[in-house]
Amino acid sequence: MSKITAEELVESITNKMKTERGKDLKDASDKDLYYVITSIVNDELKPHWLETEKNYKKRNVRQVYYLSMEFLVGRLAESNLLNFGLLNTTNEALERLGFDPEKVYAEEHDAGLGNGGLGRLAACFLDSLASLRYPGHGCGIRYRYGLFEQRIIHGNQIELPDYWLKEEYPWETRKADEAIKIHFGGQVHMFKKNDGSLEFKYENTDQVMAVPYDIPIVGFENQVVNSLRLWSAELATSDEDVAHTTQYYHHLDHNHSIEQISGFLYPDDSSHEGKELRLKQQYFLVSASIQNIIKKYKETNRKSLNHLPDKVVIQINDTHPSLAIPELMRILMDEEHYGWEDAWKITTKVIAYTNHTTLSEALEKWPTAMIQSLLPRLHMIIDEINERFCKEIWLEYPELRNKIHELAIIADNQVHMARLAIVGSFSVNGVARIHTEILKKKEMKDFYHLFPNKFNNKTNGITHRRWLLQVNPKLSDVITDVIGPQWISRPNQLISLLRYSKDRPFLEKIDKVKHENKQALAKFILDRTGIKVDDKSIFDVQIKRLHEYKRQLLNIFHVIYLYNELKDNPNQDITPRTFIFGAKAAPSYHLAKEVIKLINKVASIVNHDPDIKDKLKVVFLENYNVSLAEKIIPAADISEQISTASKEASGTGNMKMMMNGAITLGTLDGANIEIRDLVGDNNIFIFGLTADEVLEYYHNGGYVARDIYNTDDRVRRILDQLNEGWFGTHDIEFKDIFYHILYHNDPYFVLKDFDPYIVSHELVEQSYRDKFTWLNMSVANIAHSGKFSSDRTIQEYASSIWNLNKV
Ligand code: 26Q
Repeated sequence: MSKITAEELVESITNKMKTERGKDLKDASDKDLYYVITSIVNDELKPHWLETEKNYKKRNVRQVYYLSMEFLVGRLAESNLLNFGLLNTTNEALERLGFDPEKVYAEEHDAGLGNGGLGRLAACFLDSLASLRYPGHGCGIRYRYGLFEQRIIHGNQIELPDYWLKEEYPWETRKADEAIKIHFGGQVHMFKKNDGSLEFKYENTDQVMAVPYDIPIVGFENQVVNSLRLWSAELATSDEDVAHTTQYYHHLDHNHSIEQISGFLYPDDSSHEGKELRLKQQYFLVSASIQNIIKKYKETNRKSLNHLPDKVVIQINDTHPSLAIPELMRILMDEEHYGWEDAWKITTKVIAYTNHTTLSEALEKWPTAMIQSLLPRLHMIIDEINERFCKEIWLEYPELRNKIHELAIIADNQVHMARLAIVGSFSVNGVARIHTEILKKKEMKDFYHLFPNKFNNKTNGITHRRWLLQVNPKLSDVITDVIGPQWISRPNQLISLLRYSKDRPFLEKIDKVKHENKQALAKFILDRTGIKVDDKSIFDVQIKRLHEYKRQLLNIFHVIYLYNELKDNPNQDITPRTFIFGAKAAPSYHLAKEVIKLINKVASIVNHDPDIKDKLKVVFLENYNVSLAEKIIPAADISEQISTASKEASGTGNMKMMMNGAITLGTLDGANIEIRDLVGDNNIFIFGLTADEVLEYYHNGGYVARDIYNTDDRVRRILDQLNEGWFGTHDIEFKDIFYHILYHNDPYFVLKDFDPYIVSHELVEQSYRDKFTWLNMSVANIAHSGKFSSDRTIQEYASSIWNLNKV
């Protein structure tokens, strides 16, 4: 990397400010500085980007394509500077010019092209692929609107459109000459050729152009720049259409509906109603990406596609891109003239599938009729895959004959995408050990019986470069001071910190950093919300999408319990607590929105009650996104990971907070289990039902929520407060939650886990009182967090699924 000095940077900033922004520095705004900095980074990275691509081509290397409907990349200026080794110099240059670097980078609008964990995982994986020098690229959609922006008004969530492309997005490059045509609808005609083989022709299809926009993915100090290719839907114009004036307005009208395909990101609404536009998006992503992959393959391999599986592997991020299976079959058969068996062999060697959920109600299904009208040829192919699969079970697995209905890809006029993905891929992986075990033993047991070798685990990870080095520079420096900088390229070396876990001066430094981070967050909270929080209080954090299974409700019940206790006994001596929430609810998820309203209501009561004497504060930070996570995580003391056991596939926020020295308070679910295995029972607070117990209750009954309501005074008091309108201005405000718990028998076991949760919190408070015990726990967590670097995860994908070599 060319090492630029701060002086040189000051000079090029000054020049570019004139040539590109037409301004003198003295008149420049933060935004001007932002654009000039991104322009400098772009100048640096473009040659490496070109070189990387040429190199892959020249060596004809095997490549992985990560297909995902979501890439939650957040901001890129700081991470690109960091990976280029320019961050410190740039900060210095900006400061010399009298600018606050943080403010300059904050001018970037988050690329919010994802809902949550699944989308952020995709972004972390791209960072690790490039940083480990693997040839791997992302394929996604360039939504014009990302996930909605959340406002809280009178405690209610209000959704606003996220028009993130309002101002120029400096990281993307449009490649109009690489656009690809996609066909929807129309009719399929079948012809028998002389040799007896079949030929398929499509007529009257609607055509859409997929135009790629590439975003560079910069490896950490290694000259590698991979690509994230995002497809944008545009009208496919032919000259004759446009020349015809009568067609002109028809065109514009049509144009509008076509551009909708990449119009907005669908929120994960946990019911996933079969919306046709969402299906269009999925096919749009899949068809553009696969055609593009084949085109690139042919540029270097020319011959047939027989060797496609040697050069290409496609990882599909959940079932959302699972149409990749029939689409690849279609291209191989209809365009490349392969017979079924050969096409199937190729397809099932190329596609690998990652599952992210065990909630069976969340598995994706599409009405057959919708697929048939929108994608007639794919429907035929899916039908044939299903026929052959069912026949195979019938003939070769007589023990499963009475289960064909539960295994069939098409059943009850619905296409079951997870079943399609399992049958059509060579690898099926879960995202944490317990999750994969539940897939194998419960949720997908019969498929595991059929294909035992396909199933494997890849425990999720997070990029430690963004989630430690970048967001918590102070902690990073303290770490480097004692164990040297090797951990940055080998995060497992964080384990050496254990040698210092009794070293008082070191622990004092850790304490000081955490306190400074908490001061910074306290200031941010004050600026944003007007709430004054005590930076010496315990910062107890739950930040994630709002879902019943994640149980933000349990958390707020605990807060209400503490409040009630303090009201009864205002002089009680407790360690002050600040409860911090961040969560978006899907716009149509009524109960989730009620919980948001409840949290905000409790906040307004608790924060203003003089009896509480500032011992409790509740803060709901609106519009939780990647950038907000980056502010909160370094300041967390307690990481709330309290999902109903068996429900959270993995979680990744748990890893991010652990890496920043927070201590997990959680259930034995998802990756929490692996965190506990590493840090040991003394360095984590575990409570509540286990996954086996939860599943046992589901199958055999035996849990009656009302019994707990009747016997536990604390619980009854809280529920009655909800029911009798203690929290609202009028008495019906939280009846829905009350009824849901008591009349639907508390499906997520909030009441069942209430008491153990309270006990765990009491333990938290006791432990926090002894500063050095706490710091010791904190250091144990940081030290063991190296395992959760996505570098480890990607290493595992590369060696045991992708068979990929570093370049
Ligand atoms: C599907 C159909 C229609 C509209 C939206 C969707 C949709 C969109 C996003 C369904 C699901 C999602 C996102 C799921 C998700 O984020 N899952 C999380 O994945 C993480 C990474 O593996 C895990 O850590 C979390 O446990 C899991 O909940």
